[in-house]
Amino acid sequence: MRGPRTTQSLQAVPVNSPMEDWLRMDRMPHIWCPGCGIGTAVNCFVRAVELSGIPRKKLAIVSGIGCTGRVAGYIKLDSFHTTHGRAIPFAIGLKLASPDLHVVVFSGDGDLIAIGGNHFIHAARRNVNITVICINNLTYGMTGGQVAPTSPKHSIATTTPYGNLESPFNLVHLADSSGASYVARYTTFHVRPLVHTMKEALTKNGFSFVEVLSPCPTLYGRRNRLGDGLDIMRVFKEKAIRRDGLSTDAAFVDLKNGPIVIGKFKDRPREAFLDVYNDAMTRVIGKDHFIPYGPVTMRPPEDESE
Ligand SMILES: Cc1ncc(C[n+]2csc(CCOP(=O)(O)OP(=O)(O)O)c2C)c(N)n1
Ligand SMILES: [Mg+2]
Repeated sequence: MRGPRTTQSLQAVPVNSPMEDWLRMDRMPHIWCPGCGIGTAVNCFVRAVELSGIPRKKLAIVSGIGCTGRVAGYIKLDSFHTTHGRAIPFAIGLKLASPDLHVVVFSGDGDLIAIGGNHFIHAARRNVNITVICINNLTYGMTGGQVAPTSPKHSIATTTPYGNLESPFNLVHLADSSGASYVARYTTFHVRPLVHTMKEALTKNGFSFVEVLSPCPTLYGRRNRLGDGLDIMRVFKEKAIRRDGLSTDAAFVDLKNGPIVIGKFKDRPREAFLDVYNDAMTRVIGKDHFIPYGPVTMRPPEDESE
């Protein structure tokens, strides 16, 4: 294992960077540490949006609080930096009010799975028409590295100085068994499949979930003797095995001994919340009187040139 790298000063994205058009440059430099994976995931997301062909005005992003939560503040889209743990209910409200929007939740593991865990399982159960991207750095990064429900057993955190006694959630299994229609996991090392997966997730009907394992060298890696950001990327590279279609209860993540199972695990058509709602209301109220909740009927066409 190598010693600590010298910290480079955080610089604004250079002029003419392909990302410049997608970032609120007035908010640079960002708060993320050297070696953090959140920026890589944002890059992948932007690329996925470009490839998806979804017009910028038809996309909204919602984050909770945390290092990952800052994404909503940095990205130049309609974005909502909401309260801790409540990104999913905000996103659902947004989707119900504007069903023609693609609504994406981009938030941290603590935000989505600890304080927001209940919203997560019920949104997946209802198969609500949103995409959730979870940056899983195995800790509460922003608040100083406390143990999270995603922290591996025996891992060291500020709140578990003798090692975590509890077993973590397997996020892809949680999403899958709760009812999500699309479930995948990659790491920030696997940028190409991650871009492809994010693009696919954006276009799915129902609850699509992408877990992104991401290094937090400052608060997780250092304490758990995993080295710096590059060392953790090496772990991702060497210990990852891709198993598309594998049952999610067998999709383990073991950073120390491997494997880190990545891939697309679930892609199943399942009635999504808005479809169920439309069907039920059409039946009850009658098709002559009920205007279905949906992109075509809810809103007049907008002027894309604005
Ligand atoms: C209601 C509430 N409880 C606790 C906090 C403190 N808090 C802010 S961010 C955070 C955890 C963030 O962890 P995660 O979502 O994993 O994001 P990361 O910083 O790791 O990207 C906590 C506990 C808060 N802001 N609001
Ligand atoms: Mg985290």
